[in-house]
Amino acid sequence: DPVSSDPRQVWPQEFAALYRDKGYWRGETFGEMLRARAAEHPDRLAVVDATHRWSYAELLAMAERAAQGWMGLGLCPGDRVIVQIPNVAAFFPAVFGLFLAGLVPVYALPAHRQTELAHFAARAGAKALVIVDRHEGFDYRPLALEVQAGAPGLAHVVVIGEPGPHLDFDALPAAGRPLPQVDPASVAFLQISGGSTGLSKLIPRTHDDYIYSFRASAGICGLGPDSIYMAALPVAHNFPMSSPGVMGALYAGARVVMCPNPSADTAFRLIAAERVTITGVVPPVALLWMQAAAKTPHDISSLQVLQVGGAKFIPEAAARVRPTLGCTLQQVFGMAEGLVNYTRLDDPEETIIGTQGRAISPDDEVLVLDDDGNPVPDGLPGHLLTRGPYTIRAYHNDPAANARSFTDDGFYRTGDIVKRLPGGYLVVQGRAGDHINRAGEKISAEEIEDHLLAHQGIFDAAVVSIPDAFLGERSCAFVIPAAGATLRAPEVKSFMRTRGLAEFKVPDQVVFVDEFQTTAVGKISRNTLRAQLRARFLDQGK
Ligand code: J2J
Repeated sequence: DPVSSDPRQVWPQEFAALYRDKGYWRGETFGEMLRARAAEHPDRLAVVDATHRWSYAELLAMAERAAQGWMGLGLCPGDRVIVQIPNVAAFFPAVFGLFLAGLVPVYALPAHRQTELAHFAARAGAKALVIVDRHEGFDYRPLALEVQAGAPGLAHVVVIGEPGPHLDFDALPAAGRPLPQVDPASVAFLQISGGSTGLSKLIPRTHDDYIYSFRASAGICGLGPDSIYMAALPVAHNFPMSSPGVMGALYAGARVVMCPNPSADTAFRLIAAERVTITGVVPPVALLWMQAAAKTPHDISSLQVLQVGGAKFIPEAAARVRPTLGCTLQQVFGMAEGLVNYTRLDDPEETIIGTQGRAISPDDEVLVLDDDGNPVPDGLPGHLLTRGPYTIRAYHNDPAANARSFTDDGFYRTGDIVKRLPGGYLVVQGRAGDHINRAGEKISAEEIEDHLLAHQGIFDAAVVSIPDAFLGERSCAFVIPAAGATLRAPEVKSFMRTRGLAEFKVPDQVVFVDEFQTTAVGKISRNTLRAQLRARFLDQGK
């Protein structure tokens, strides 16, 4: 089955022609990009982690061998492979091997567990899963066995490191066939959406559109051959992947440093040792780094740019970045579906501190609309919709989500409420949809509610976001116990930990209530209910 079965998934002919004419889409593939860099500067260092230092030529050779291994498993161009690899150098040979073989990575996060991985496997029709043996104290091999038990199509599990009961990445027999031609207009990989309703959606990104987004981002962020980009957030996430991220860095012929976790201790040590020039973090991590830098001196003098994005960075915190860390702040407001906004490095300080930047492309179409779909004047809040040369037109294999999330003329409804300022700068005001943005991790209220309802002692549940000084937002579950049930918060949390979900989805707080308010006419919408519960909670100053 093809990756793009929904005709809306591709850009209409006239848009594709425009994006090619303007030079955004250059007909380049991931595989060709790596080949070109390895030919231009074979000996330059491409990727570094705690145990590896690989040049561009070495990386290409490993990726070519991996491509042969992937094909040797019997996988065919277009087949999907779930990639759950943390911030280690081996991410690159594995993923570029997939690209060279015409295979389609599905990027899972290291935090994802059985339930989420099984959903990706089913939705993507994935045939294989690639993991590392262990990372940061967690063994991924038993998890992969569980996933495989529930996903009949998942024929192969490949392990980087000690394979255990699975296949050894370094010992896959080569297919011995030439690598396939890869169409630059085809889907290169599936990214995971943070999504507000139900389960995560899969985001199809093509070679053409994605390479444009990180090539242009590398320019905006000033990346060149002397830049050293550190991936501090999980590399599978769209921000460290492409804004400009590891891919933008490789495009620019720069060096990528893989940071295993974003703690100040680990990150500052690596910044000092590797002379890192640019990295990106979510607001809570930026807060921790500023605290750590104020307490003990570290040599982070090589750092020129700290990017902050994924959730709102309040101006008071933004103003402290230069004084405490000694580098330029760049705010990044992006989404895996496409549109990415940056403050520019030479913007006036008030723009850098007070806005979330402006779009990458002159052909990013940005609409700010009221509830009835009419444009609002600059400076007033409205719904952000967008369309452009690197914003998807549809999710993978999800007609219901597509009907909700895209207009008939192909605009993506971001769910964000923004103000547009003169010059196209955006200020994020909030969100229309119901997800919790917990330190940049997006949690769907509906997904968590469905899991809570599976508990016998729970009659009803509503999950809402509560403002949190450190996380930005935390999750709070309002629970009505079933008749006769006695339930306590720790029990609810332990139950959620048995559901095979990423730990960040366990509610931070559980509040028991006797009933949910309903209007005189009867049932109210979940959105209204959540809004009421949030308001009541905040009123009571809990
Ligand atoms: C407020 N909200 C923000 C910001 C994202 C670069 C940077 C981030 C992402 C990302 C990304 C925000 N202020 N600075 O993919 O390439 C919220 C919005 C948005 C949603 C997208 C990138 N930056 N957000 O966070 O797909 O609500 O991408 O719609 O995970 O995060 O989430 P995600």
